[in-house]
Amino acid sequence: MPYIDAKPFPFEFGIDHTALVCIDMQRDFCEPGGFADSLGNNIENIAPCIPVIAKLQAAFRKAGLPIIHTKECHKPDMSDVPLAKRNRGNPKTRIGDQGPMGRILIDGEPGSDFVAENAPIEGELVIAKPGKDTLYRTNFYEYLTTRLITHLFITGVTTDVCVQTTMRCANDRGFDCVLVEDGTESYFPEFKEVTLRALVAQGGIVGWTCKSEQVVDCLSAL
Ligand code: TIU
Repeated sequence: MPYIDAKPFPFEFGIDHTALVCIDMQRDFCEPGGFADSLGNNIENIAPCIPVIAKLQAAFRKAGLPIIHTKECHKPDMSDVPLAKRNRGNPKTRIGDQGPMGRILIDGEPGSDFVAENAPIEGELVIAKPGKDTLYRTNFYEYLTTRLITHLFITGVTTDVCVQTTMRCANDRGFDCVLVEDGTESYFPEFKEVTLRALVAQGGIVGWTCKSEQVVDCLSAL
């Protein structure tokens, strides 16, 4: 069985039971004028993971393994936006307001679309999710269980928000998750660092971490 020499111990995975998950590689989180920018974040901190995720996507496609893309966004009528989420903080613009890339965090608007480098190709599952957890009010769990997918390589933004929420919730439902260290970024480098450490602490209480090079090498040797 293939394995990655991950932290805190080797991550073994069956190739028929494994997928790459790319979390929220959207313009709203990576480009000026989007949701993250409106919250006051330094979006430049996100950029390094974009080419890394592109390489991982190419490796998974070449190996014939599934890729699942998520996007955090809401229905145009905003019926799925909790008031608490819309009202939180003091942003320049709120969810649903008009921004330079269309309405902030609304499905179908240019800002909610994927950055070109990490966009899905035909046949890959795209999950629109209203929350931070990819399993909340989506068909993610059904997709994984009907295809007998049990092992997830996780990438995307941001490490300390949607990425770790998804990894923790998937872990609770019995999935083995490995977070690719250089395939994820945070607006706060210190939060990324601490999140990576917290996930693998206590004997991998939430899962594993590894580097993209290890994944690409392992898949190219299959
Ligand atoms: N603000 C922040 O760090 N993240 C989010 O709001 N969503 C995701 O992490 N995708």
